[in-house]
Amino acid sequence: MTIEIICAVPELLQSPFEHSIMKRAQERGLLSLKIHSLRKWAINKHGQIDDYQYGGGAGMVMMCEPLANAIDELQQEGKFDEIIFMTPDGKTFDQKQTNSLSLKNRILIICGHYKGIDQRIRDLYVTLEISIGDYVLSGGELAAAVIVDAIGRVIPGVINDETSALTDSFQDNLLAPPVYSRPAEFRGLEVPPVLLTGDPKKVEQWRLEQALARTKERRPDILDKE
Ligand code: 6GU
Repeated sequence: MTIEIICAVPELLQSPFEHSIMKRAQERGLLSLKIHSLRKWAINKHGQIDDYQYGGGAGMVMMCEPLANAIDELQQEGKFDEIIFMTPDGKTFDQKQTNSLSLKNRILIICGHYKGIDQRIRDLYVTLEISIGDYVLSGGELAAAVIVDAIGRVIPGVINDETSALTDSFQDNLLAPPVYSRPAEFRGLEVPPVLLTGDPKKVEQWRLEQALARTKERRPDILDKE
């Protein structure tokens, strides 16, 4: 899968993908990430990509031309399956959206800054608008890093243990159960004895009960999500 990102501050997107699972995904050729600085398509030699908004008011707007030229140029290599704009007024991102995007071949993510991007780019190009929650970030880059990480780890072959991504919280509308590692006793707290029985059926049953109890207590809203 190829994910391309257009943004104003590409430095914000370097480190998150240079380590651990996202690094491995790229090394294995399962994920190809291309990060483009919008400045490359600036309208003048000062690197201008934003301007005042019509109608007045505080905050700059990312202009049409640099974005349209960037998207047009990138699309010469082939159409994107989805052109996503990261914005707090988008649809709230969740695991279902993650899984669905992980099945695409080539997607483009546009990160906004300042007051956002000219509405005409949204009208002409954008096919999906995504928010990562009800709070405002200073730019779309960190939000893009969040969704790329979420998408990347569910691409088949990225996580070594095939079942691991499927047992994450949210995959079956359940939060994950508690997990334990050595030692068997720590500061007077013992690992639940069922986990030491070596009986996979009992362990699975216990994990399901724990996941259900945790979800009922903390996130009853996700239990009856489709
Ligand atoms: Cl996608 N962008 C910005 N700037 N703020 C956000 C967001 C996105 N999602 C939640 N807050």
